[in-house]
Amino acid sequence: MKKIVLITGATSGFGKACAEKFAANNYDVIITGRRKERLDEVSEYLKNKFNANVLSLHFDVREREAVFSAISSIPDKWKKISVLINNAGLAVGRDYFEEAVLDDWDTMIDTNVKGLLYVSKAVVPFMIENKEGHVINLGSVAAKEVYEKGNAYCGSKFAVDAISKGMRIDLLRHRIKVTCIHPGAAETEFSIVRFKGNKDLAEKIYEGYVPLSAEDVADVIYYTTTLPPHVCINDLVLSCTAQADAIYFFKG
Ligand code: NDP
Ligand code: 8X3
Repeated sequence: MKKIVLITGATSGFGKACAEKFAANNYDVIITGRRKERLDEVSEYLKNKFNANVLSLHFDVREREAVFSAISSIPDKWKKISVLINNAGLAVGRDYFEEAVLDDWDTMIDTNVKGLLYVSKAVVPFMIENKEGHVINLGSVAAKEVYEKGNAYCGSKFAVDAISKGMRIDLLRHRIKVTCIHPGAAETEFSIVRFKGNKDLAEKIYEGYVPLSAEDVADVIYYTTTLPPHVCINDLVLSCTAQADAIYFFKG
């Protein structure tokens, strides 16, 4: 029987690359996101290229009712979810603390922290029922170190790190694996979103070095799911070789 993966934020970046990687490896794939047309495109692509079974769920992870309603509507044959990838997330704005916009903070905390909690709370009961499961949360190097103008984004990712540790402890008795993946700079739509559509500012982030690609990150995420049942990667930090940590880069 094929395994099932549920990926939040599969319309772009890491989530979309994960959908392709898991579909290529014979998984049935549940993709989620807010942009319906993008979900439809990804779904068609996965079906055509990999002959994959795909279920699209269209919701905003910040909307508690929508999350629980969408996940409870999953048909029975899709409920045996083996892998949940809590990937939906974003940075909005990169400003000094006193200049930051309160709505940006709300968006990041509601999406990166509360959204991840809601989706996990809705999906984990299926894993408990199935007596197996692997939750993979997207942290960041920003979950390990705080950088200038990172304030609330770093805070939200430190929370993801702490929540991952808490989930790992509490879900131990259900034999559910919990992995937190912490990528460094990766060229996706992340910086375009962070700089509110300013593509020039976004491109500057990746100048002078080769950043991670979405596929690099998806490959590593997939790898964590290939280990034997008694082995779990709990915490994994990866970056391009030009990046030492959240702050130090070698550009040239
Ligand atoms: P992208 O912007 O390319 O993708 C983000 C995805 O999240 C999109 O599919 C988007 O879908 C989804 N998303 C955002 N907000 C919501 C929401 N409220 N409800 C549902 N889905 C949402 O960024 P990345 O792929 O780079 O980022 C993925 C994750 O990785 C994030 O958690 C990010 O913080 C983290 N990360 C990124 C790094 C990077 O350098 N790129 C490095 C380290 C971590 P839609 O808009 O359709 O809803
Ligand atoms: C995204 C990577 O370095 O912009 O989490 O925080 S960084």
